Amino acid sequence: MSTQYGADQIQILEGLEAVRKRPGMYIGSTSTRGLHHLVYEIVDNAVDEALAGFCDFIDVTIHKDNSITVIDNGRGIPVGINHKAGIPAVEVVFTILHAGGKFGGGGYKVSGGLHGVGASVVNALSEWLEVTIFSEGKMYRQRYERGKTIYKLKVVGECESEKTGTKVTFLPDKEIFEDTIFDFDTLKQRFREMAFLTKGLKIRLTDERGEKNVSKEFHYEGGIKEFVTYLNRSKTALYPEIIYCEGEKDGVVVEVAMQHNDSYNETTYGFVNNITTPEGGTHIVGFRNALTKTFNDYAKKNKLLKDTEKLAGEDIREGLTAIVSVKIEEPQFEGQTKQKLGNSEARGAVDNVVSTILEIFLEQNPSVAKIIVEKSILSQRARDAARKARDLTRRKSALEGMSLPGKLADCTDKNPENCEIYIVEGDSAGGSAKTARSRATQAILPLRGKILNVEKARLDRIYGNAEIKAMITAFGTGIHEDFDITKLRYHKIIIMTDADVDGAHIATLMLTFLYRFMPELIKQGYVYLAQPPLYKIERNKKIWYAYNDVELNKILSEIGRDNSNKIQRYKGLGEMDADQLWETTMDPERRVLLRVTMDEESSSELDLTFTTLMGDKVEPRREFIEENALKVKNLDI
Ligand code: 28F
Repeated sequence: MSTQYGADQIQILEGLEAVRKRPGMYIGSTSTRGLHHLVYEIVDNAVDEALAGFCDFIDVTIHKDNSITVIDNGRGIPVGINHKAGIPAVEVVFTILHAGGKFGGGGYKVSGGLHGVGASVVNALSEWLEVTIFSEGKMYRQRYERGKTIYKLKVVGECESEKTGTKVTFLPDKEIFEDTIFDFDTLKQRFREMAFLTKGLKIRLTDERGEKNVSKEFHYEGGIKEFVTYLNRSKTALYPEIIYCEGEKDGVVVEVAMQHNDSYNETTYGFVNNITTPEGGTHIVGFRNALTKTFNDYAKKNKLLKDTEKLAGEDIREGLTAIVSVKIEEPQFEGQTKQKLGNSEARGAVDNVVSTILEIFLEQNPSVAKIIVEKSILSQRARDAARKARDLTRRKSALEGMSLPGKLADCTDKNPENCEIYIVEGDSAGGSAKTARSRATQAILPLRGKILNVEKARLDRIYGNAEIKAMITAFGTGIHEDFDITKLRYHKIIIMTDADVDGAHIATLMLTFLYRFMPELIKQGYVYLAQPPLYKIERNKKIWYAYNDVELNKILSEIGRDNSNKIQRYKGLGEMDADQLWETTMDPERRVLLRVTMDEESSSELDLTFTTLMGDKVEPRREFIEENALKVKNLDI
């Protein structure tokens, strides 16, 4: 049973021991993010087999004990002896640490290139791992524990002669990971993205942990074209076509899909070898260059613009949803978090492919071209007006000094770390909050009614809006190119709205504004939602508050359900007096706050969190609210 240990094997063990000693170097971290990376590493290998053209189905299962099985119908990892290592190729894949890797710098795997990189890292960080290969009518199996081979590769049975593929089951090591519970939604999101990025590939995810198995399947014959349709699903497209460009230049494979919607924001997601690049890079620069140049050339040639006029890139990109996906042999990542593509050949390749194909598309679809050019011209006018308005306020504030909004009841403490600002819906609730607050550290800014939906307004209107101006001046940070987080006047920005549907809508409008105009505030964790109670329960002069129905029932069953209970359902903040508001929602010792967070890796879904709730199509909004409630994480209780 036991393997003979030669010099090579000792080296192998040292390699995997290094992974166990410093797991962060190989999978980024040992938090849940790192845990999920294990699954992505294994699935990536199966996707590589799909990209090579040999696999079209990947089946992933989360078992009751949080072990994971991944199966593909590819060729199966080779079982023959690798002559250099003297062991089967599959054993090489799982026990020899391959050079480079995502977080160590250096080499990188690409479809058809460094097949199987990462499997040994998963193996090293698993309590146990079993691989089964289906090939030539036989089933081969090998088992490892914490990276150590338990038995040599052996035949464990037979299978139909046509059946081929690889099956891997592993249990993440509790000695390594802080938490070994997989999150279905996190995996689901990533697999949806992978399926969009690999057209024709079917990925199924099954969760066996509940009473009933839950399963999701992703399969898009249209690939990134369907990705764009998906991202625009709760918006109104300006034209039915998805503009699609595909090509290869200098060894860079380029695929781009795009479509404009009636919003004013650009949503462009870049991918390099199926990995998101939240910080952009050369591929995105190339894409933008091509768009600006091609649209300007077209507009001039067709007399939609005067010879002296020029459309700015940002005007062409207003309301654009785009996916830019490149595949490249040796990607170089730059920037603070190494999420920005640096290869210069990617810029030229994307520019070239997009320019060539887009030019033809515009010639063949003059009505679509006209819609986009006209929208760009409108955007340009609005931007000019907004700039003038901003210049004016800048000059004004330079002359008069920054004056705080009149409605703001500021706090007396001037150290931002101690200070919080409550943004309160409605003047009457604002009044109670002013009475209730702790003056030293709590500022109150009441806002009137619904605030402007920034998803549906151009910049000139946004800067003209009184409520938005009040928030900007109160925060002190400025906006856009003037934004400076060190000038933030409060380290907690707390949105306080009624605990009903309207209140949730207003909170979402405010979050949308913050997300679009001051995303750093959310990224750095300064934004919170207050949680006013839904019920007050009174019995024998004693009072309890419940924040939802589950809590109400819990309290009632503790104190007994009888007629001496008085239950009041709060319809709004206005129904509470100042003391109650303080006790339940504002007292730092007793309140519940939710911190708003965003996950950079799943930015395409976060964007949805806001846009779906904002869109004017009612159905997707309702579905979304039912599925997700609010994606915020619990904070101090
Ligand atoms: C469940 C996870 O890992 N699938 C894989 C293959 C197929 C080949 C391969 C993988 C060859 C020599 C390294 C087969 N036939 N699923 C997977 N499917 N790796 S990983 O090759 C690995 C290299 O050592 C494969 C011909 N060529 C490649």
